[in-house]
Amino acid sequence: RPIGVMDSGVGGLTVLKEMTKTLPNESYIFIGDQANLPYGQKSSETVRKLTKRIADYMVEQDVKMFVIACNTATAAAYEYLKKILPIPVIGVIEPGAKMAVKASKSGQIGVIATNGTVRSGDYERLIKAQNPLANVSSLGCPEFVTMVEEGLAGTVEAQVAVNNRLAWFMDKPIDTLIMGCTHFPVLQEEIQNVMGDSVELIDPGVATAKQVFDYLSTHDAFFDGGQVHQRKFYTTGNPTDFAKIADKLLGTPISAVQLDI
Ligand code: DGN
Repeated sequence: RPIGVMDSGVGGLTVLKEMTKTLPNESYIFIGDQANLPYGQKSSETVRKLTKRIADYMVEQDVKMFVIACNTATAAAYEYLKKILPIPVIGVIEPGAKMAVKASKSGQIGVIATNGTVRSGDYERLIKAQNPLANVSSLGCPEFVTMVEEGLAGTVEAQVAVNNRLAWFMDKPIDTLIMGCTHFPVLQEEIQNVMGDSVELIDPGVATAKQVFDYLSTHDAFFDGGQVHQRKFYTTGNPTDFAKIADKLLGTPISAVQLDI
């Protein structure tokens, strides 16, 4: 059975990419809910409903696990879906928070995310649960999502926008910065350029992929190898646009199908 992975758009592909490195023999179904992007500006109730709709479809497709490769959706729907879905659910925030606490020497941790994720306070809560002395500075960067969806990563325009937004951190002595939106690792170079080498960037997708690996290994649930593994890509938006960006992010050509749910 495949693993179901979802995001509001192409950002979740950064998590999928990490998962395919850690678990290359698994089958995957990826859904980008681009018709409803961005999730970051919506109420958490709306995001919960949208995420449940995708989760229900994944369960119908008989996935063995549902990975919410979107921080905004994790903040809004993870606890809820964990209770009601008949399959295991994994979100990106807890693995990312743990990874940051491990990495930070000073306990001064920055978070960049959508406004929805910042508003939830989940990163701060989960970081402080592990290090009560940590100091967390969180900043909403909604325009980064649009830049990634429009394929602008690597352009001067993207660097300028990232510089402008992240100037907010200049008087904050952080040593670790969580890219708390799955679109942001696509802008990793731009972000590292402005933050400098003294700040370690955390990609929660890496820790999430490890959590998926650990779950499958402790539950003896690896792909049985009985058939050739498959990767299926769906978007509720335009499949041609999705595939164009997805090819770049995954470094390999894919084809996407429009999903009408
Ligand atoms: N990629 C999503 C996240 O990690 O929060 C958010 C993108 C969006 O819909 N704004």
